[in-house]
Amino acid sequence: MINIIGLGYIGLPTALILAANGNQVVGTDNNKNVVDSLNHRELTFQEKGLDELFFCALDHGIKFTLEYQKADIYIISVPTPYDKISKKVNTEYIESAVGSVLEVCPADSIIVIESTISPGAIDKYIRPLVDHAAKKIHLAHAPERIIPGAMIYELEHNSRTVGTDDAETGKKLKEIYSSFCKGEIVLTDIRSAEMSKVVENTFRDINIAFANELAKICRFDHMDVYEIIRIANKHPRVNILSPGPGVGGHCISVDPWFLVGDYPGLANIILAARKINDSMPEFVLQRIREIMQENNIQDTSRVGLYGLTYKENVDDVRESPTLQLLECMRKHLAPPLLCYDPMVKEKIVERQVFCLDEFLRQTDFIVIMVGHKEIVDYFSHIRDKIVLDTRKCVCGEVYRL
Ligand code: SAJ
Repeated sequence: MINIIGLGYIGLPTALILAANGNQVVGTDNNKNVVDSLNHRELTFQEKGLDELFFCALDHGIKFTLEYQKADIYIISVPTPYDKISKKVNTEYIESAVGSVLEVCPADSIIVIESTISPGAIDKYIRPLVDHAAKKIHLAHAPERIIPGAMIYELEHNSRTVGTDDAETGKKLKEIYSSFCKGEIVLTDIRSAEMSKVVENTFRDINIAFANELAKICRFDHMDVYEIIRIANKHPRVNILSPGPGVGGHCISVDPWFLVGDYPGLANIILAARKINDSMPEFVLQRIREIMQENNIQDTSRVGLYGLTYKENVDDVRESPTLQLLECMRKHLAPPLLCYDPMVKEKIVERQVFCLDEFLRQTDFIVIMVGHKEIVDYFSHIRDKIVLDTRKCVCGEVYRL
């Protein structure tokens, strides 16, 4: 039996896909609302294909509970925030989950950490707990790799890394993950698994930072950054990502800090990339100001931000560039801008509307912060508006970064 601990963005799809593929699964979460809602056959977030998978897993007998179970394998997918000041990973949720697992788990069970952690964190924070419990337990790290927006597809098709202390545990886990994963399952040691995960996200952060820096250089010297990236990417060994209003989400904007926190003085390019990406919301504000001046707009009351999520077609707002931008305005005592996002149904910012028509009625100048399908499809109907498209997601007479 597999007990999944933490039924959030990663734990829930993982639990569902394991159950749907014939494994006996119980999902445990300490949030009663999450457990109640899943037991009432209601999903707690939206994701392409998650509905079908949910009902398939229910048919296969998946259970959701607040209790930790007696199981052969525990998969821990709880958040790993970072300390905003020291930039070090905070493993308190993992430690607490492992502590609870250790109270109930039988000898010889396997505890797999899927949450992203900094290299060495398992040895430093988790292994001592296991040693202290004096039970024969096998530790493993199998970092998740799935991208919000295509999670189910990627769960099934991406290659996976499984880090263990011994080959036997690796073999057992490979069997479990192969029950749903068609990608290659690479077996390695725990530390390499930890490091490779953080490195993957850091690579992407640095590439995006490069694109964002190019956007700034091109804006300064009147060049079209998109044209330049398009041409450069024709080179067989060049693949520059897209500039944007900043980097959000709980992965790419967080994981590189683990390396900066652990290796200050060594992680130089990584730190520079983080700073560039974090500076983008401020850069967008600067663009808004320039465009207002150019169009003789005096006050910001009819300027609106389209999109609150951290990227297109997901409902996740964690570390989103729009929230970063609003925070930046708040620090400068500027009145907040009007916001709208079709994926966000609850009020999360001061001036927020919940319908596109109303948003359009109340704005003369729209800043597209997120390229949701809605705006891409509807854009040709929008007339007489000034538009700053920070994502290059629509065509026509618009301003860009
Ligand atoms: N972004 C850009 N320009 C781009 C691509 C992305 O500005 O060209 C922005 C996005 O808008 C967003 C942020 O970067 O704000 C991150 O989005 P993303 O789509 O690049 O990645 P995530 O955070 O949704 O998921 C990443 C993935 N990691 C990699 O691609 C290396 C995913 O595979 C991981 O599973 C996930 O992090 C994670 O959980 O670690």
